[in-house]
Amino acid sequence: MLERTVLFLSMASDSNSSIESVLQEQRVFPPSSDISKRGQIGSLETYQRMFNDAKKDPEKFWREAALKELSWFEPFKKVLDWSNPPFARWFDGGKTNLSFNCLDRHLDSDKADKYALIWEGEPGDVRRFTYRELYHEVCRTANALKALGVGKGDLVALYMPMIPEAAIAMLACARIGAPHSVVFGGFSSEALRDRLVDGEAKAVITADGGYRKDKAVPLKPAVDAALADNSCPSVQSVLVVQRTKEKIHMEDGRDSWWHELVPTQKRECQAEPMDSEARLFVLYTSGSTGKPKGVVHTTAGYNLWAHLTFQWIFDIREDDVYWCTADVGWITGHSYIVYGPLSNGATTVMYEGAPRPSKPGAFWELIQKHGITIFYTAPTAIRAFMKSGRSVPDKYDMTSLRLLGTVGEPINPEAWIWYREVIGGGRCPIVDTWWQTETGGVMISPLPGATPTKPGSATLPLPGIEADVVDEKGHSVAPDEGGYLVIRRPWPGMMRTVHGNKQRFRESYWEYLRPEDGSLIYFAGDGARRDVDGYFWVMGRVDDVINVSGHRLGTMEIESALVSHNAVSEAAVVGRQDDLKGEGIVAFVTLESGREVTESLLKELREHVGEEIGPIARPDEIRCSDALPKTRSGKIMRRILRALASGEEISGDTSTLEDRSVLEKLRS
Ligand code: 7RM
Repeated sequence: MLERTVLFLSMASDSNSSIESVLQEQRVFPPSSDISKRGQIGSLETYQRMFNDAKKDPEKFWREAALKELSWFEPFKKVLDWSNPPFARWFDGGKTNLSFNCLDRHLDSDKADKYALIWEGEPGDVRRFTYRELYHEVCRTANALKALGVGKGDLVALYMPMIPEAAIAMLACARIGAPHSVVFGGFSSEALRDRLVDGEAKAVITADGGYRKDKAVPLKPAVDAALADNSCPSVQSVLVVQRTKEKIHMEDGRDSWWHELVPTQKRECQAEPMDSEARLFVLYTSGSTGKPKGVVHTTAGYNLWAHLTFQWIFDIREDDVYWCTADVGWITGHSYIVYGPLSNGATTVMYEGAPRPSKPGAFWELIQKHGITIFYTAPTAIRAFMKSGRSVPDKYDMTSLRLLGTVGEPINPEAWIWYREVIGGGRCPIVDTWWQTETGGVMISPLPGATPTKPGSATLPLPGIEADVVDEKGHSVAPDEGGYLVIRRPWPGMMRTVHGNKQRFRESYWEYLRPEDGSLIYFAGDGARRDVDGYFWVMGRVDDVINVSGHRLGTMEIESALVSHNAVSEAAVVGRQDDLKGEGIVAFVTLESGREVTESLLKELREHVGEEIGPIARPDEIRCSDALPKTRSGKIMRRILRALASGEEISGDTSTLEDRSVLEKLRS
């Protein structure tokens, strides 16, 4: 706890610099008048009324929303069962199906022939699916899964590039009641194996490879490696999409090609009526201790929250073309590429590529080409574009845009203003959306027709969400004081548990802060402050999680990867501010005796982490020394390492340091 408190205080002082830059940018931007006039939540008063209604009578608020927004096979009997906190049950007794809500229910209307999914591949190939076409593809895939022996309750892992089949496979799983576990295609075979084993996956859906930065990158070999030596005995079949046409190994009796199995299936498949609380998916995310946690989301509550938040925040209209640049391997891809948009009958765009030196204008070209109206991306991307100047985006016609969003990390006011002026032409409101894998959907965000925005602030909590900033005892802190960002009440999209580890769920999220009155409050690792207007300013993680370009990485995962190399005896990893990526990774290691620090060893260690976790986890810098700074009780003093990594003076108390000479050695 002490270590955390120290961390937290040092974070609060770091944040002064961001408060200063905020003070230089004091403009408040009114909500878009066009949206105010035509949008569904058109004024701050409307938002406040909804917020107060939800606060006064949450049961009524959620009941009405669930009945209005979702289609039910059987009505639910109880809105919320919170009799066994923190284990919530939402809409108990009801039966619904997410795939049905995303597809079938749109087929009776004009939406049947509207585009559900527009996909653009890295080499420039385009595929479009109307709701009817997507429905049949999903049904065929669902039937193919059944043919492979996958049934209700069986976990299916997806390890895929950003191709339409990824979304189709997710919807097919949801259709037959088989929870999915999407593993980001950039993770290594080791990381994939850990997730397959932890989730006891029955099948894997993958592709031969995908395209990244102009070249084909193989994926299937990583699946073969993960499954080698019978290390995941639960996995019985592998379904492989042909994307790059590279030659790959197909294991007899285990592997089948998507293009051989799926097209021959029947194009109808009844959506399985699923209990509201049936497990919908598991998605792994990093925490401060141990291996990544399998965050469990369930059917009805998640569906409702992804649906409602998408509708409110993006003010979605019939003719919108919406594009979120995330990968389906992250929660943003789940909630805001696939489920939120499709549940609302919107047109969602999916892009396989990323901006790259050969195509710096790739994003803007896509906006122009497809007439994108709503664009949702990460601050790290915006900062990268900013660096190469406005001459690139200025070449494209982006007048179709009407709304911009950001997600994944705090956005600095400078990037916010640039985004608004250069990409949004000064006319598009920006929604800075704060949320987490654990929350299922956005929690704090402006509503574009209602909320005046301040650059750098995620503004106000959504209706139904009781967010607060508190001290260690759970008391609200005064305006402008830093504290822990918490949620005081359950909400439908909340995670239900950590897969296979109820205790970890309880401890890491609900028992970290302990109010004296014994109430339970949700805390998932962020520090924040609220200003005098009640606006939230999220300051970043206060735990040992590093946010690299919007990707969450636990320092401990990277440390374990380093010590698994035979040259390393001990490792400590910290984050360091990075103008582009938000945070960069710095590793301090001590080597086994007899090993010498050489350029090639450092390179090898970086690559080793890449192989153990994935390229995004490779340290930016590795420093070797013969000892790490430790307390007398043997705890590594990360505060000191953090200061060393960023070249700052070591301030604060170092009296608990066991061997002070270590400091001098590390400095040199
Ligand atoms: C959606 C997502 C969650 C962590 C979270 C924060 C940080 C996300 C914002 C943000 C400031 C934001 N899920 N974060 N959005 N910080 N402003 N608008 O990113 O599980 O991968 O990460 O990301 O620290 O705890 S996530």
